[in-house]
Amino acid sequence: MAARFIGLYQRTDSGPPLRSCKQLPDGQRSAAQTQHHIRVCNKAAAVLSGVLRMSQSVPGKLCWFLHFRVMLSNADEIIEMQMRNDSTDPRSGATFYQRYHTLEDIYDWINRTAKDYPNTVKVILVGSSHEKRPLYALKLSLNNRPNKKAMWIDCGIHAREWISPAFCLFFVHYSLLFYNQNQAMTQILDNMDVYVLPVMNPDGYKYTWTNDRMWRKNRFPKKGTPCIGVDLNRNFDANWCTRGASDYPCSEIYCGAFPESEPESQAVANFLRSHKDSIQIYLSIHSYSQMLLMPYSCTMDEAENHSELYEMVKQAAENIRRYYRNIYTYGPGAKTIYLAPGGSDDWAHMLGIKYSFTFELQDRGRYGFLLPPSHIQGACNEALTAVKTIALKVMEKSQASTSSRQTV
Ligand code: 9B3
Ligand code: ZN
Ligand code: ZN
Repeated sequence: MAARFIGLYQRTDSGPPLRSCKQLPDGQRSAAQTQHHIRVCNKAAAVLSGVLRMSQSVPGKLCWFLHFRVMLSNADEIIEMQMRNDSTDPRSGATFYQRYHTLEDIYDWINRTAKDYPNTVKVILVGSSHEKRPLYALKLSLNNRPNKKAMWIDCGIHAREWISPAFCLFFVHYSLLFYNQNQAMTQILDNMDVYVLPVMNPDGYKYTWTNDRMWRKNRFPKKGTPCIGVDLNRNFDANWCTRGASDYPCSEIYCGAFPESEPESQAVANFLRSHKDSIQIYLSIHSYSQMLLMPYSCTMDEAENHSELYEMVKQAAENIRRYYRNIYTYGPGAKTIYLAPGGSDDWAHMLGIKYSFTFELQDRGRYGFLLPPSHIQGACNEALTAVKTIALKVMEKSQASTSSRQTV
C-alpha cells in the first residue's frame, strides 16, 4: 500500500521519538505556519529533517500528542507537478537538465550519452541493486594521458533527494559541453578522469516515483519484520552502527545486518577498493541543507588531513557565496550536521582516498526534498562551483608534490 504523504510538518515539541501515528484530518492541511497538535496512534511515521512521514500501520497501541507547524500545506500538488514536469510540457521552457527524471529516463540518458560521445564516455556496470537493477557509472575520459588520476562522484544514495541525480546528469552534460570552453573544467578534465554514478539506489529512486515520494532507504525486505530498507549511508564500514545509526529495521537510519550487507554499497565499495590508487577525490551528493561536509561524521576526532580539507570546503563555500550569493555551511560531518557512522565519505577516507566529501545541496528547508524544478539549475551551479574549487585545489597540491619530488 502506498504511503499517504500529506504535507510537510515541522515538529515544534521535543516529544518521544515517533514510531506510530495517524493521518491528519484534511482540515488541517491549510493554515500554514500555525501551530497544531494532534493525537497520533498506530501508524509508522518518522520525523526526519523536519518532515513528518506517515506510512504503513504498525501493531501495538502507541499514542501521543504531536506538536507541529505546517511548513508546506500543498506538498501533494508540488509532488504531482514535479512528476508531470518529466514528460516535456510544452508550456514549460525547461530543458532536460532543468527537470527531474524517472529512472527509465535516466537509463536512456546514460545510453544516449555513451553513444553520442563514444571516444570519451564509457559505461561501467559496477553492480546491481536488490531488485536486480543495474548500477551504471559513466567514465569521462577526455584525453589519453598516461597515469591520470581520477575523481568519483555518486548521486542518489538517498532516494528522495532528487536534486542529487539531477546534479550528476548536469555535471556530465556540463563536462562534455564545456571541455575546451571553460578554463577550470578543461584543466580538471585534462588532469583527471571522472567516474559518475547517477543513481546509487535505483530501487529506492523508482519507489519515490511510484509509491512514496519521501522514501530514503534502499528496498531490502527484512525477513521477520514488516519493514523495508537499509540506509545505504549507514551501511559502510566506518564505525558501523554506532551512535547515529539504528539496528532497528524500521528505522530510517537502519544500518543493515553487517557492513556492506547491501549490494548497492558493496558494489561501490568494491569499485573504490579496486581503483583506490587512481581515485584521489571522492564526492557523494545529497540534499538538503546546503552543507559541504568532510570527514569525519562517524567520530568527533579530526581527520589526519583536517586542515587541508577544511581549507577546501571553506574556499568552496566562499566561492558559492561570491558567485551565487547563497550560504553553505562547512566542516566535519560530526560537528556540522550530526554524529553518524557508516557513511561512504568516511569509509572512502579511511580507505585512503584523502579528499573525500559529502555535499548537501539546496535548500535549507523551505521545500526540503521537494525542491522545485525551477531551482535545479541554481543548485547545480552551486555544487559545480564547489566541485571545481576542490578539484583544482587537489590538482595544485599533487602538482606541487610531484614537482618537489622531481627536484630532490
Ligand atoms: C551522514 C554520514 Cl554518516 C556521513 N558520513 N556523511 C554525511 C551524512 C549526512 C547525510 C546522511 O546520510 O544523513 C545527509 Se542525507
Ligand atoms: Zn542523503
Ligand atoms: Zn540529507
